Amino acid sequence: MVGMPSSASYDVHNPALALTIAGSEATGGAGAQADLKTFQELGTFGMVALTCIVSFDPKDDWNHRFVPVQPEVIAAQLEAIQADYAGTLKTTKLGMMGSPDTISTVATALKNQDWDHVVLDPVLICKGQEPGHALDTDRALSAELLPLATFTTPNHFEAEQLSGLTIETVEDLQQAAQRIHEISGAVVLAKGGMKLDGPDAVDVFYDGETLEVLSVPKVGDHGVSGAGCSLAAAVTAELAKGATPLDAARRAKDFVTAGIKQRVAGNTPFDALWQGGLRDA
Ligand code: PXL
Repeated sequence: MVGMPSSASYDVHNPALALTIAGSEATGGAGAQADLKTFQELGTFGMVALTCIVSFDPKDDWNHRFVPVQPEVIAAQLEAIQADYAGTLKTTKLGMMGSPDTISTVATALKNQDWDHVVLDPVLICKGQEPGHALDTDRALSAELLPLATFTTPNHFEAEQLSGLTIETVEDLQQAAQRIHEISGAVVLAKGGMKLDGPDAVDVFYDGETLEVLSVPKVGDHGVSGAGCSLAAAVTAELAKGATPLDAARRAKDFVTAGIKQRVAGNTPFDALWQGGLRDA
């Protein structure tokens, strides 16, 4: 508005707002890039506070090179975002954090305001991080961010870590979703993805009452980069627009399935999800 002539006529647009607090994955498959594209595709106004920068290494089997963003820079990004949209920003997604310091910084900023929805994608392991370091990160995530989450989207590995259960069947995944809900109070969408045997990609939704298995035929025979990030971002966008958690989960699954069917191939051993998959559906 600053600088606009007072006589100008223009429309003030009022889209639902969605913030992601996540890492950059430079090739555009995963991370903040996937989140922002998903937010835009689903008609929300997206914002990013960057936590870290991941660069795959083509000289080292595409392993992750990981650089954290300094805590004070993360805090500054969140200060800017929260001041700009004070009172209207009510929905956030948490993606890759990468270090206990980052987790503490993010937890502190989250507590500065009320949220309608905090969607935690509990990204636990990034290749290229020290295992000891990753363990600290896992503990900090469970202790500091899981209690703030209203909705969480663990994948197979993360669901095993958070629930303490071994997951081999859909029934195991259902139990894990229930356990994670008991621990956190959050709505849980536990992703079996390609990891469970059988012809279908199965996810389990549990909100304390409704236990629903979301199932679609598997597309291809290996995972696609950005599927997890895009699923959680789509849940976030739908919640921001006012969907119920169950509708948000169903629509997010449709969004990701369509995006996997139209995956983008590069030279990495995994393809990337196309966020425009539902455009012509
Ligand atoms: O898909 C998990 C993920 C999340 N965030 C970032 C990543 C990755 C995987 O590569 O790089 C930044």
